[in-house]
Amino acid sequence: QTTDNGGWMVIQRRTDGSENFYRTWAEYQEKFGNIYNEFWLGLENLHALTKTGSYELRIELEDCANIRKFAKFSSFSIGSVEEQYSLTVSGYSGNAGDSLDYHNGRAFTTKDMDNDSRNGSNCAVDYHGAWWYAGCYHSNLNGEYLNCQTSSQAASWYAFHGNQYSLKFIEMKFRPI
Ligand SMILES: [Ca+2]
Repeated sequence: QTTDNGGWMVIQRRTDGSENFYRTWAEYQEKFGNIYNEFWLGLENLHALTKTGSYELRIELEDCANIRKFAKFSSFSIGSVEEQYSLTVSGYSGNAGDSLDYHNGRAFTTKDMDNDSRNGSNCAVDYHGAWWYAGCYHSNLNGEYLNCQTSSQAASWYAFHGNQYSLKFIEMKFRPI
């Protein structure tokens, strides 16, 4: 939380695969995991905390060569349940590449709630995640934690190692501007 002058609130963190992230809509609406380790803040909290004011988003990513990169967005908010917790994000900077722009304006999808734009199947089921899928993804940070193995279900960021590389460390966080 002290990165980049601090003041960040953690949205999500993956560190060791100890937490199950292949969860239902109802589970993703709420907080799960442990704030000191693997964690999800919850879609209801995210909406409540970003519905008024201006926020920036920062995503930290690390691979198994201990190369750490980041993606920062100068505008970030999450819609209401009626909007399927849609993602609004823009203003990329950083060195990880922008693998979130593709998801801007998209609804959240879980294995039991298909809000994606892929006909005939659910991206969350196909790629074992829960995300603002379109048809399907450039990032899948709630995918399987496979500790740098390659898999179509990996927790991945396309612009950093492609969409099948399971990153060793992931952290999403936001703060008011
Ligand atoms: Ca679908």
